[in-house]
Amino acid sequence: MRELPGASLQKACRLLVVFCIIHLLAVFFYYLSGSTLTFQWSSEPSPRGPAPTRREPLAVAVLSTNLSKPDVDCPDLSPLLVGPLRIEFSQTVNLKDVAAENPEVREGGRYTPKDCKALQKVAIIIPFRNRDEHLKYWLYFLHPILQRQQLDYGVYVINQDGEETFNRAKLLNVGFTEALKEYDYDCFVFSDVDLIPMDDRNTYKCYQQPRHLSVSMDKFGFRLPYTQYFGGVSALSKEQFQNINGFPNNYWGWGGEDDDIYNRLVFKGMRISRPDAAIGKCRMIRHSRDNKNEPNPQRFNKIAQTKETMKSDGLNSLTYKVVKTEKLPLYTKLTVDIGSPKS
Ligand SMILES: [Mn+2]
Repeated sequence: MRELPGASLQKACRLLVVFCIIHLLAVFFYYLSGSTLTFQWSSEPSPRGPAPTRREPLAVAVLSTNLSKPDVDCPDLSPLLVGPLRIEFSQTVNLKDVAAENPEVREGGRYTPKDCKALQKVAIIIPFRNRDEHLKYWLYFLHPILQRQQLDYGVYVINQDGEETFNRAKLLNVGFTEALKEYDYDCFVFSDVDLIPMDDRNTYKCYQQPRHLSVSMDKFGFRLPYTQYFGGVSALSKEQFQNINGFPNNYWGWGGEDDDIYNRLVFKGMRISRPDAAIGKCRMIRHSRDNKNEPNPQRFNKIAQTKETMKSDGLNSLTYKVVKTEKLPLYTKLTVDIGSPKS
């Protein structure tokens, strides 16, 4: 028996109505489930900062499900990472602009992710003297990277007061001690002011073993200069740092202190963990040797004695005086008197 023409039209209409009801119900339940659909026009400056190699459209309608859940742990690998970065030092950097481009960085250079609970609280310690130009680049490049890495972090620049010979490792000990007075940091990244990572997957955090982060520097042809090399940028947890009595206080001038630190770690049964060479690429801002940071002639002699000296030279023998504390928009600057080689 054939259907009447009117009946098949009626059937089609009924199907359409049922489909509409299902569609409405789906939208309604999605709405009730708490995910508000909002359209945000990204007109504000991109929080990603320095241009990664990938390009973003100028204005993108972002469908954001409102996930403000600071109780939820951030994932092991941040979804915000972009990979390889273009790092160049040709442009001039204005810190006012950098602060405006990083509105979520709080006074003193503090940042806490707001969408999830950071896995680590990281203090970044930079030994410093008369390198303001380098520091500008560091802040310009690193703040966007560290935010994408979803770290709860603070930036501490430890400025050696006076004209005495530079002492990198002692300044790092001071940074560790002072940062802990401010916040319950569990990880410490020690970075030279002139080193910029070329890939944001090189996360500035701590691992089961002490981490060496600057593993392929352009200065060394993107290779490790030697297997035991631990200079540049490194990360130690609070426990790892305390386990080796911190760093040596008596390496005045350039060189040796990083090898002493390496020895300390090995004598305490630890080994160095590293990212692979591609992810660990970084650039050093070219510069000539600083005044008052001549190569330390005693360094070879000292490295040979680490096993003995580490017991009495380190956190347990550290003395210094904070001369000035400045809470600046992008970092905390501590100017410290760390004495002289004789004292
Ligand atoms: Mn350098």
